[in-house]
Amino acid sequence: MAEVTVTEHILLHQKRSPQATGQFTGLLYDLILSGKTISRRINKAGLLDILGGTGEVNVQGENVQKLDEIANRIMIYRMERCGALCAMASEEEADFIPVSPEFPQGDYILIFDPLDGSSNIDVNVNVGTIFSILRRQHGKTGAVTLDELLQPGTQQVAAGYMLYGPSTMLVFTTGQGVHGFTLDPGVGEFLLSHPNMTIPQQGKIYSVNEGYHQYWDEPTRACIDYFKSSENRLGKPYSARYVGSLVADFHRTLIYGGIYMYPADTRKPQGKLRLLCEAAPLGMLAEQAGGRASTGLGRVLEVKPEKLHARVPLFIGSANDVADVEALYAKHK
Ligand code: P6P
Repeated sequence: MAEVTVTEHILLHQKRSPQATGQFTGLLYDLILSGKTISRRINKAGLLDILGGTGEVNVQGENVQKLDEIANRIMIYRMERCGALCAMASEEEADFIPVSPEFPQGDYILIFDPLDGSSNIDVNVNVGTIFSILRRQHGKTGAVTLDELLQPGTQQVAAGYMLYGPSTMLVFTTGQGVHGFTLDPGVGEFLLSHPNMTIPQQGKIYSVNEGYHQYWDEPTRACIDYFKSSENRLGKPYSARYVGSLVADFHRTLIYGGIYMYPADTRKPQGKLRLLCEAAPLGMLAEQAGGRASTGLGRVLEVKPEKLHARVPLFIGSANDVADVEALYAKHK
């Protein structure tokens, strides 16, 4: 396959929307630069103790910050200077971050989880950065207000993630399909490796933390039992896979199909995953790849966030599998 860069792909394969002022390409460029910087820091993380001073430990031998704090600082520093944003929100920050007037302002709003699954770094498991891009509502000017960020996922103009694993990948959509790029570390460029990614209509893998079985309600137990039975469309039990790192579990689901589930339970009545920086961006990717994303009761992208860190239950992956979950919940109503 010819070497297609992200910039070339955007220029060649995305319909040039009339209002595209190149701001979006600039936004993506700095998002990619942030991803490359985070990737490099993560890869060095394992060497902290071995390399001592040449790692992240400073000359005073102060403890290195947690990597998700480092990733968060990298994203905020880089993206507030990209010239395309009027506001940002991070899973690591309680409040949203208006872009300071000292930096060039733009029309977009970036919401991100800088390093999802970071607790897995110590055991060298894939982690990722998830991002969602909204546009400021038409006609709004002056200081951005919180309600401008509380848009349903259907309003996203783009969404994606960086996956830091055996290779570093960028997977994103601007509403014209889902495309995957793999970082060539020698060149420092993401090259198109997975054009037009599509989720198989039907899966044979289910992904959930079974340790919470006693906290689930009846309909939820019925959903998980369905995939473990021979009553499902496959006619035999699905395989169980659970990495415990959302981006890794989602990426496998995007490529192999099946269903990832993080249901609500008695301890987490709205589930654990964040709507704005996890469920909505992954939901856009799933739908753009021909799959579905549901709260169990309805389409994730139609949920209107009531607060910045709103959480939702998430059932995401192959269209047939998510449809079966919704049918099971409907039956138990
Ligand atoms: P549990 C990581 O902490 C995370 O946010 C996701 O990356 C992951 O899918 C989920 O939580 C794992 O949660 O409750 O199964 O440990």
